[in-house]
Amino acid sequence: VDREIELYYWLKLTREFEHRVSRLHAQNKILGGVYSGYGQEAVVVGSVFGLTPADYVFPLHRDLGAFLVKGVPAQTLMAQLYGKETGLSRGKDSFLHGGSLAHGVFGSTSMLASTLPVACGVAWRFKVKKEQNVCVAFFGEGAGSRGDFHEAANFAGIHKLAVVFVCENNHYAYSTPVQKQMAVENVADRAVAYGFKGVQCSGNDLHEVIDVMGMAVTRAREGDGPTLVECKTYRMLGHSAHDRAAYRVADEVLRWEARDPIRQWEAFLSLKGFPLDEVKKETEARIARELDEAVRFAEESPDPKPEEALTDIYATEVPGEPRIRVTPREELAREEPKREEPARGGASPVEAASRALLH
Ligand SMILES: Cc1ncc(C[n+]2csc(CCOP(=O)(O)OP(=O)(O)O)c2C)c(N)n1
Ligand SMILES: [Mg+2]
Repeated sequence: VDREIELYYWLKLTREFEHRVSRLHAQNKILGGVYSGYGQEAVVVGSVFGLTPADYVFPLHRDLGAFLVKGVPAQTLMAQLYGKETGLSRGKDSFLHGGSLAHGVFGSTSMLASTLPVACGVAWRFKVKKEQNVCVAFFGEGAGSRGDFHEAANFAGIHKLAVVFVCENNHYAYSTPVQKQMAVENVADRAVAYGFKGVQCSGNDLHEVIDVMGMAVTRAREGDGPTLVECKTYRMLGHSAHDRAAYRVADEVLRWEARDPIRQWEAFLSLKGFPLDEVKKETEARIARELDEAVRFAEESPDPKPEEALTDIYATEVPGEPRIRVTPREELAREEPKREEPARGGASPVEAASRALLH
């Protein structure tokens, strides 16, 4: 398959997967909230596409595409959203907190930017073990105003860690526009304070994202340290399914609609001489089949069993690391033998002195 067609497939799969998820959510089948990345597909596809299986990504609430491009099967991701036993967290969670160490995808947490210091930890491990792997850690421009971002950037800068911080600047953090939560113009400008480069690109242009990320990932892999890549893009829908985003400025949506990343890529395919109608039809049919299959898999998968509710809560095994010992539940439940009161005369000198003071 041509690389251009493969990239088109990932862009479309990302959008269609989310679209299907929104519909299923409206039918009460998907648990938890739904945070659409409509319009931001080129950021995740362009950032994750060139990575190796051993590299790590740290996706956010709008980055389901990052899971897919990194190799998590659509079925498994759908089962995760359904809260089924066959999902990434085996039914312990739905949307946000599933990851897959086998695919190099770190599950996010609800605290914005909290995964950025974790990405530094993983990159630190790469450095200690002399492994040439890279971490790609996403954050929103809103999350970039939290302390975790600044601490992570500082640490990564000092230790020249193999982290690429990818800011998805979609111009809103819930209803707050970027100029109301940042006094500098670009998130990329912040990198200089931590001793590494910050670059901007159009997050709606897949070519730009691929070029800039290619350079940043190569630098990281070769030991030249972190880069902050700011992808300017736009959140086409509301923050979540319940948000109609009435606070947005008139025409803003239309202006960004004109720069839709998928339509831009289609125009490029056409110019390159690909038979666009045919490619489009084939890609859409393939994706529809895969999504139908993913939904069928998720619906037919069993719910998690109540007796499994307390398993896998703590990591007890990390491949290649010594096993962590977790006190078995029976041991915790066992009653401690009562401690003998010390005999009166046998009080320690300290006890004797404090008693004397009290009486
Ligand atoms: C520390 C923290 N504060 C607030 C929230 C609630 N919250 C979840 S997403 C969000 C908006 C985040 O904006 P941004 O970082 O720009 O990412 P975007 O949603 O635009 O992709 C907020 C306020 C949270 N999850 N964590
Ligand atoms: Mg934002």
